[in-house]
Amino acid sequence: MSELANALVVEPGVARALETGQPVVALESTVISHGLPYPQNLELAQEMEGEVLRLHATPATIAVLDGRIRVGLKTGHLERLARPAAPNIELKKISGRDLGPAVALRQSGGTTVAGTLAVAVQVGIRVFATGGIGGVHRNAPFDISADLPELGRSPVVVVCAGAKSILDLPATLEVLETLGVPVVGYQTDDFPAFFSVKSGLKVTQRAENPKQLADLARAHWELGQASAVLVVNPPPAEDALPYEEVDAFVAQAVKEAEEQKILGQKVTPFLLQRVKELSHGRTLQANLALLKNNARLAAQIATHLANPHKPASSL
Ligand code: PSU
Ligand code: MN
Repeated sequence: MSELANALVVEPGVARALETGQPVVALESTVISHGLPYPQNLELAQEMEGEVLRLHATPATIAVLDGRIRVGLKTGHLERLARPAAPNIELKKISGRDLGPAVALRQSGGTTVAGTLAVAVQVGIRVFATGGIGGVHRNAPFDISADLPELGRSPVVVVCAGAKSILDLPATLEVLETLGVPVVGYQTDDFPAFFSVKSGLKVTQRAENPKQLADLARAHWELGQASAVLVVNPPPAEDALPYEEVDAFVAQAVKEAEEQKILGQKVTPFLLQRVKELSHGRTLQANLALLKNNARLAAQIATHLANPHKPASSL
């Protein structure tokens, strides 16, 4: 316990917001350390925090630095994740299973959806914005992202733009069903495919506004369900790409990954990088737009889920 108390550093502004029941939005950091190039990754991280603040909620970007699990990052922390001081300092990609080892071995890295969820639950954050979740990989039935089981046991609203078509999307939706995770379309019946508004697949529920999403999540948890509520928010139409076009790039990238025997944690970053190259960077614009869009929706949901009260010390 004392080991964890030392290792877990909740930034004072985030701690205060949590203590007083103000809205807080968790943000992941693998998108900074592994998902986007410098300097767009740093700008994006700051812009996502800015979107949350603008809506009067508190952003809590989560990462591990020198063995400390940080909830809420300062500019210097974001810079370290976006551009390591020396090229030979490798930032880890930290999932739930990697948190303990990263603390014990004083490592640094970005937390994935799974890693961020595990920390959010520890500190009582109920809303989390990301770009896309991990899922079941294509042609690889045993490569299933740890994001899925973590979603199955974390009572958090996760706002994303669906999942990238680098994954087997029908299989991913089946696993979410098995794990008891409602998949709720925000103003849509279609499951988005990250860069694309539609994937050809449908969601199981639809909600029209942030209040409905908050009510839905509250009812889910009050009925004893302990899983996440996955809110899928389509990418802004003006930045989205047609599904068929992205799919051709993905098929090519998946083939190359197999040929080059890319395995394990390296698969997702490899595929993301190749799709970006094959699209001549057009996917990057969509990526940045949807991340900010998700941060905004998450802040609105957090506001409806918040339960403001005065801190005990001021009563
Ligand atoms: N999907 C994306 N971009 C990302 C990721 C997923 O479109 O950056 C990151 C997220 O942090 C996600 C993680 O949680 O990759 C999943 O990795 P894996 O498939 O190795 O579980
Ligand atoms: Mn994997």
